[in-house]
Amino acid sequence: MTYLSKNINSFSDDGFIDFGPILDKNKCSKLLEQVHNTREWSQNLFRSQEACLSDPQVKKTNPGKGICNLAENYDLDFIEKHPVFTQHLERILGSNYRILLQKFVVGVPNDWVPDWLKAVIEPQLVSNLGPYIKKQFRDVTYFRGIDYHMDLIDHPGTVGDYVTVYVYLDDVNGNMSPLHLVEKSHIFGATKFPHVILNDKLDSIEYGEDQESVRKFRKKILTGKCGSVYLWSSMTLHGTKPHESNLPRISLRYTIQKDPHQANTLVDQLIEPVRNRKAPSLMRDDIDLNSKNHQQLKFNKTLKK
Ligand SMILES: O=C(O)CCC(=O)C(=O)O
Ligand SMILES: [Fe+2]
Repeated sequence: MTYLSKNINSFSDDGFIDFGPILDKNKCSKLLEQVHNTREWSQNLFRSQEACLSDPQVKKTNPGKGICNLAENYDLDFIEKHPVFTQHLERILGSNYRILLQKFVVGVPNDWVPDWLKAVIEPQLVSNLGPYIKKQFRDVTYFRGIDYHMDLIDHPGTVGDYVTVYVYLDDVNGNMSPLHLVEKSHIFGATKFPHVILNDKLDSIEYGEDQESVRKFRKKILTGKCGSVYLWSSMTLHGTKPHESNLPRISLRYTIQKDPHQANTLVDQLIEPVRNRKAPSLMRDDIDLNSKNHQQLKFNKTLKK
């Protein structure tokens, strides 16, 4: 079997592809170094407790397309024009696929986080630190762990005919918040966050639409070298534990939509059995979206420290 057909089968069966370390390491390292040099990566990134309390900013604290987005400052052709990237995306999404967004995601070390904030984020299922970061540094997304979720959570009300591509710029070991990814977890279609998940083990997990439909799935922990590339469907469960290393993990993340003029692409086939189950307009049960500051509701984390 060729590399392409093996990967295509993997997408169609598992909703996931591990491409391996396919990118030019020197170019990845150079890009990473440039990103490292953009600021002092430390507690200095954070707003003060007083500022966060007096002016909580919970919306639009992440990079957008053309909006406060560091990734747009660099030539990323060595990734986006890499034949493995283009050939697979054309097969999966059709020839005129569209990059909706590319952004840097940073796994934040514990010692960058101010003490007062540690207690705030500890119980959260999604520790996206954007609201606590100074405005000028919100050109990347800062995470300290995010429980199992579907990336469809960011696009409620859509059918999910797009994929996420994730690029490691560091050598990512077990201490650097590697992604935990659940193969075949797209099969139930869109389900609500936090998901029904039991028995999270190193290589398996149990997941269902509800308690009755829970079954065992294979799980992969994506440790990988600089230049590694992964792709998953919008309905594939994945998450990270809080970062343990003192050094951050800086990765690139793409959201890529199918060609709207092409029918029956592989992503259409993948989601066909669950197409009638669009992402509920309210995909999250962990926050009270009616409260002004998006109050967090209590749920237990699956991905524990
Ligand atoms: O890098 C992380 O910690 C989480 C990444 C993730 O799930 C995402 O960007 O969708
Ligand atoms: Fe995600």
